[in-house]
Amino acid sequence: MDRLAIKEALLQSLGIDPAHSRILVVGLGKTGVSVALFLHRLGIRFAVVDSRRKERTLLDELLQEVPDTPVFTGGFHEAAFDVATHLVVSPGVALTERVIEHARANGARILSDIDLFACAVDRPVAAITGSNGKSTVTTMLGNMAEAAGIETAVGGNLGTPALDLLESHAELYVLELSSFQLERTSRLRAAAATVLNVTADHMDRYRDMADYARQKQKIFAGQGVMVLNADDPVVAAMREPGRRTLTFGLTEAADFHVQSIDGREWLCHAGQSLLPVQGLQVTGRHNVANALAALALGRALALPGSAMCQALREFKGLAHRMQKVAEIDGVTWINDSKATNIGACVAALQGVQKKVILIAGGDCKGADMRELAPAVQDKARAVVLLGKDAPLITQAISSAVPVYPAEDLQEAVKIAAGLANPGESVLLSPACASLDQFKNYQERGEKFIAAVRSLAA
Ligand code: UMA
Ligand code: ADP
Repeated sequence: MDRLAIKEALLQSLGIDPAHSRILVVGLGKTGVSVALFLHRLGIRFAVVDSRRKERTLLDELLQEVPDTPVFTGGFHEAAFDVATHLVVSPGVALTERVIEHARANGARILSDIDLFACAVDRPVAAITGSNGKSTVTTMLGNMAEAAGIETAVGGNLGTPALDLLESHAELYVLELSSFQLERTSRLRAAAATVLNVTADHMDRYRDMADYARQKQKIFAGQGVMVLNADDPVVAAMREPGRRTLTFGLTEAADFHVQSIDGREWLCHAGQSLLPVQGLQVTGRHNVANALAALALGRALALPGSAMCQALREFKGLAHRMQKVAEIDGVTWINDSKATNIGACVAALQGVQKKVILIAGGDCKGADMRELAPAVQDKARAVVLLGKDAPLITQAISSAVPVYPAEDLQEAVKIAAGLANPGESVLLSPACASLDQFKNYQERGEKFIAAVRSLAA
């Protein structure tokens, strides 16, 4: 789309009028910078606010390109919010911030970077959300489209902000969207969209599960194809009469399903075999469900079956998700640092054959950790706990399994090494966010890998 057309769409859809609107970009992380540069390139003026003191890097990047940007950091300055007609709020900033609620009450429109993206994109968008599996399914679908020879841009919550993807002038956009992004988005009309599953996460940001699920459901705005998980009752209930829908699930009742044929399990569509489950390199039932979801999305986008299957066969899985790190003295070490909620940890435990030593803990984000107990009792021989909410988790699971406290990840690895017997596995699958002790889940995973490698040395 050319600049004039985008500006017209911003005016019509979001009421952004370059002459009169006062746009405040809230949060100066990856999203905030992408929004600021997008607006700048359209010649639309804006100010930026960040409640923290900013490290220089992102601010420098912005000021280099737009030296006269009004920037307010070290607090949410009320004056900046009072005059704003539009707030483009980064996903990490809660909409319950007093200044944001106040601005909204005074008539300011609350937008996301995804709203701006939706006004500027003129190619199909596939959108993926869910409590777990978003990054995996987003990557699988992106790979499928690439294998089909379609120029595809893949990003969103996965890492590259949606607006930055527009630079690639792709033929198809595949977006991973978080509930934080969706809750403040109203303009996206995806050609195909899915909610993979809904299990407790971010309970420190939502009133209850119904509120959290409602935010995720916003991904289905418009008339695109709905891809629904037949095995998840909350998702299955999102079906809308009269809407083209494809379902996926591990039972034969779904459009994309698993079926046993001559003693082998196959991924199937409407009874037609597509790919043997054994042909996938990723492991665990949750990844079979992820592959089925990607196939359903690909079908909704009319991708050829051969390219989809080829991409699935070649996909080795993403780092920090059930990633085998090493085998030392007969003990297998697995890094599942991306398991930042209970559902992901339960999926990891269900995916292992034999009992494991589990390393877990961190910031549980308000979840009820008692929900972890059945899977832990079933699949963990012992649990090593670290992080801020270790006491809460101990309370929730210590009657089911022996629990060992650790000061930090290095100590946790040492304790686990002492507990594990040859033939067993040690699984880092924290069921918690990492932010109390690490920069992010990647740093947690990398520190785990380093600690395991130092054992080997
Ligand atoms: N900030 C404030 N006040 C606050 C909170 C944050 O001023 O109360 C400022 C911070 O000082 C910082 C900026 O906001 O300067 C950070 O904004 P952000 O937290 O929205 O992060 P971004 O760098 O913009 O990255 C976001 C997503 N982060 C979050 O949702 C927390 C990234 O997802 C995403 O990749 C990126 O946009 C591009 O779309 C990360 C994530 O952790 C991976 N997502 C959560 C998850 O997957 O569970 C939802
Ligand atoms: P997300 O982007 O939603 O966080 P990822 O694909 O990055 O999802 O996986 C995050 C964690 O969830 C990993 O620990 C992974 O093993 C687990 N996981 C992946 N897919 C599923 C699923 N469908 N159900 C439950 N857990 C899953």
